[in-house]
Amino acid sequence: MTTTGPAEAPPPEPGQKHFDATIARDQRIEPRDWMPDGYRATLIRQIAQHAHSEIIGMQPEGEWITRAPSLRRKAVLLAKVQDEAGHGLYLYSAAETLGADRADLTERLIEGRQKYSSIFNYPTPTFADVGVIGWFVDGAAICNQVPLCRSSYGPYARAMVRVCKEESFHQRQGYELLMTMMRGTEAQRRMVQDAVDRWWWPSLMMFGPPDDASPNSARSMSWKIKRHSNDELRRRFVDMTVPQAAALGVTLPDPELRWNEERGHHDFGTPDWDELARVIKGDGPCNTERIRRRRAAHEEGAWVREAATAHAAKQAARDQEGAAA
Ligand code: BYC
Repeated sequence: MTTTGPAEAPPPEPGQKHFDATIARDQRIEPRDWMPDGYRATLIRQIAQHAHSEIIGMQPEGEWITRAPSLRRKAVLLAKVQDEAGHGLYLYSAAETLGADRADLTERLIEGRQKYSSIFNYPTPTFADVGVIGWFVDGAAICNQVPLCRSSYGPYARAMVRVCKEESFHQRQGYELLMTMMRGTEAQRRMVQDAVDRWWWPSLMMFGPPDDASPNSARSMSWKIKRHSNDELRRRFVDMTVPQAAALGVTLPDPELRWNEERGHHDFGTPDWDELARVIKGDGPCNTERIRRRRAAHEEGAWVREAATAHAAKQAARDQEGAAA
């Protein structure tokens, strides 16, 4: 009788040793390096969602470009929204270094097969929303993305350096706008407080589900794609924002928010995780509108893509003729 022991483990991939050592030494994985399929897939998923968030994120504030209250505010807002388009482009390029196809990623977004940040599914009914997006949403983005500058994948980490510098400017413009409104009329102060009330909880949800309901965190952290857990970054954001709210003169809408001397951090209430799940699933206040507009922009831009492709083909043919002559 022959006994069959446990199946022999397959020999390790030749590149695995180099990959493991690079991660252990806190060095960067580059596009030419071997990487596990799961690492590549996780990066494409996160970078694509991040890129989509930047592009969809142009919409809520973009709605105010034609209605900004002064030329200065309009110029600042235009610059910010253009920066977001730039961030999307660096990120799509980073995804391409992993073998993803940009056209395919866009298709997945507009068909609802790939996610983008929940935060951009909320409406912007007043100009104070522009300020609060800069303060909260860009502030949350800074907390989340500064550690991503040390992410283990080189092209993603390097893209984050410039993105974070620009996010800092975005946050400052939002806070400065709100300070100006707070020095204005009673109606303007009420408008700021109302926007704070509406954006606070969705901003906390931006960091993702709580750690015990975050299926991707453990693996992403072991690969050093993510450097901190969702809850840890959420805590940092709260600690950073509370004194800023006091300086501005607004109240954060959480009765459980208080300083915990023992922990050296703030205690705070629990976001409505059912709401986050609904918004991620496509059932937020503005999901349909956001995707409809993104799809329309994509369709309206088809002639630009066709013209650019035809131009590139002509240029390549000319270069070839030149080389042959
Ligand atoms: N919204 O296991 P988890 C900006 C998904 S734009 C939607 O914790 P992970 C700006 C998650 O994808 C910056 N979906 O996942 C632009 C996963 O689904 P799949 C946006 C969310 O990846 C314009 C599932 O839930 N920032 O700054 O370990 C104007 C389970 O979650 C959300 C980034 O993209 C959410 N909030 O951690 C102003 C940062 N949360 O893929 C500003 C980069 C979770 O398994 N991304 N999900 O189907 C990350 O850091 C991480 O991907 C997350 C989630 C922390 C977001």
